[in-house]
Amino acid sequence: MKKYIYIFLFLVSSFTASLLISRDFRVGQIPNGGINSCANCHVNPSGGGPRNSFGQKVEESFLNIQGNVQWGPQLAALDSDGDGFTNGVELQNPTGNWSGGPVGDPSKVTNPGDPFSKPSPTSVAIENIPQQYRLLNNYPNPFNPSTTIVFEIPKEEYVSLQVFNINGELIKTISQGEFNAGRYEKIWDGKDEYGNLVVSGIYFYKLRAGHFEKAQQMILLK
Ligand SMILES: [Ca+2]
Repeated sequence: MKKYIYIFLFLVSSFTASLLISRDFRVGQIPNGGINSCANCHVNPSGGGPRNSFGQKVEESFLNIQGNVQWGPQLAALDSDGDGFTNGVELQNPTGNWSGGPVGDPSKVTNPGDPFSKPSPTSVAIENIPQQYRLLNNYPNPFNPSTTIVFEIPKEEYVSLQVFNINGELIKTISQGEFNAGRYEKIWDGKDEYGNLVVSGIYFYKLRAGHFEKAQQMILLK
């Protein structure tokens, strides 16, 4: 009996230790992560339990196979807590090019998962307006059944975002109309214009904004 108690205690302590280790580790995987510590990703500022909007986004789409956060332009371009500032702006790395070490102005770091924690508009107004047209890689990819497409436009434009199959046939118009300068996040639910789920395969999403035109490949894998 005693043996089982020891085994049980060992398992509990290993589990707790692994939680503590992974928590510290994750904080070090986003720029200036140590400033908000566990509150970057969790509702409870001391960590554990439910994740906030940023933590949920990371868990859904930005963990690699080892469980490490994949910080980069796509995660930086999203506004996870919907407060009008991208995760990159909140963590002082708007472009998402951070790969370690100190970055930006630590005194301006705000919490990307807390809509009440936001940078002062004047301090980031310039950084917040994209400097160029960009169509980012969709995520997840491959996907099933839906995927998110992010694009940026530096000025007001008539925009269309459409999905084509490998034969160049139009499958779905995701967005069409006048858009202000900014970053946009659009979801394609894997359905055609008639609301039918499309078959597995390679698709292309194409952004047209003024004279800018770019297409990217994506894979629906059921
Ligand atoms: Ca935000």
